[in-house]
Amino acid sequence: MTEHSAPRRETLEKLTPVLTKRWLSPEAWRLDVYQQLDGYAALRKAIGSHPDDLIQLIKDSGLRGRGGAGFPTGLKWGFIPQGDGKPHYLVVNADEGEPGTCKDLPLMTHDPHSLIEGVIIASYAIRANRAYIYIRGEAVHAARRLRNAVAEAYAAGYLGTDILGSGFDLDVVVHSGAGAYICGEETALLDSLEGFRGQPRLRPPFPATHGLYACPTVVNNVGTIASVPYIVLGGADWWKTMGTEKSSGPMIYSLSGRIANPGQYECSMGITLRELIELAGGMLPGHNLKFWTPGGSSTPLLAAEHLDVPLDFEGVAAAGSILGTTATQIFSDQDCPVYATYRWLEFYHHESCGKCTPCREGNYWMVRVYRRILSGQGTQEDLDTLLDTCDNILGRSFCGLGDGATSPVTSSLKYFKQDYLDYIEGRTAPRLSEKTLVGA
Ligand code: L3W
Ligand code: SF4
Repeated sequence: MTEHSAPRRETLEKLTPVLTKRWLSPEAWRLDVYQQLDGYAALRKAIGSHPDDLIQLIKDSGLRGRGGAGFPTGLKWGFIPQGDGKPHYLVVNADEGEPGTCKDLPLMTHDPHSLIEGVIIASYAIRANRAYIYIRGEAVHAARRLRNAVAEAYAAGYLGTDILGSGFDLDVVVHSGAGAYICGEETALLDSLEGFRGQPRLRPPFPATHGLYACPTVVNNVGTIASVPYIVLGGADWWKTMGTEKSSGPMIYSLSGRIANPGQYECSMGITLRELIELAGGMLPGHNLKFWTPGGSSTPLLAAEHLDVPLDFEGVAAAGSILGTTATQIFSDQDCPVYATYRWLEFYHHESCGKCTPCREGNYWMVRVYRRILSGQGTQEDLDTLLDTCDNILGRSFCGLGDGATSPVTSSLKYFKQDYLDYIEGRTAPRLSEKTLVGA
């Protein structure tokens, strides 16, 4: 695919601004502006309903988790035991750190009250009186906006005791992490929140029964929780008018790389990359699509032949990848898949928490192999070593970080083996100096 002109009308109609609809309204982060734009209307409606009816509504909507795994949200809420006498918690995973992913931070920056409103409704549904928003440490500006919005919500009676006269109490704490990617894994996040070093816990038991302080806990992504007020106001059937049968609703796709207008595009699930690129004004002049990630670097790369794959959970899986966080990073024929994979592996190597051997050692070894190949010292055997190492990481790691690290390696070798051979056989000039091998 090469550059082209303005999007066609039928492609423009695929834009479905729901969660992003207030992003262009001036100062929509302020409570008074948010309220003028329908803000907190969903809470008023929800607080008069029975919590079980809200869980059923979310089940009926088909909403699936927006953090990468696509787990059915209503089902997760329904796992919270009732009448158990224990405190329940809602934890929002706002530790957005997957390379290429940029949908939750803009949402919290431009429209923080929509997340807070979703937090209140979700907490009411699962009978939680305390909720935490765990935000990425580097996201200082978004955290400040969120904290200001929480203070405004307390002052207006949307948080605290006897919310809107309903008898329901809720406290919300915004907690900033310390910049570790692993704390986006839900159980490492819980450990970090409890004050421990953030490392994943064994699952099962899942957080739904044994989460924060060993109590029933729902952990949901920002986009998941921010979807809730819209479903409450619009209804499950309206939500399902967008997306596909098994992947309902709109999704915020973050587009980056060799395109004219990178950014966030909220569209019905099932849109294709061809259409997204059209919405983004086409490829940059002189660039042709070569490879791309459908959902961040932890999802297997796809190639130009996958331009018409529907970007929903099932469509991407059928193409051999994962929808993940819908972070579509777009690379052209002027980019090198070997070098890109090396850079991602350096990230995984750096962020590996070190708890399990396959990920801790495997990523270390693979970085060394990539340095060899990219400095012109690689051999054909190195390619087998890479695949063998991936085989010993995938499915043998303690958490998804290890599995995810193998995705760019195996997929780039599947589609772009020739690019590796070009380094090994001297047709491509070395990209790294031999000095990178010293002490590696
Ligand atoms: C109760 C059961 N709960 C599953 C819950 C579980 C979790 C959710 C999904 O990883 C992936 C990862 C990243 N009883 C349950 C149950 N649950 N069975 O359902 O669980 P799971 O294991 O399918 O996925 P996960 O652990 O949530 C998420 C990938 O997404 N990813 C994301 C990367 C980074 C970000 C970010 O920066 N924000 O999301 C991208 O692909 O690699 O594989 O809540 O408790 N029987
Ligand atoms: Fe830690 Fe990696 Fe093992 Fe996950 S897979 S527990 S990040 S070492």
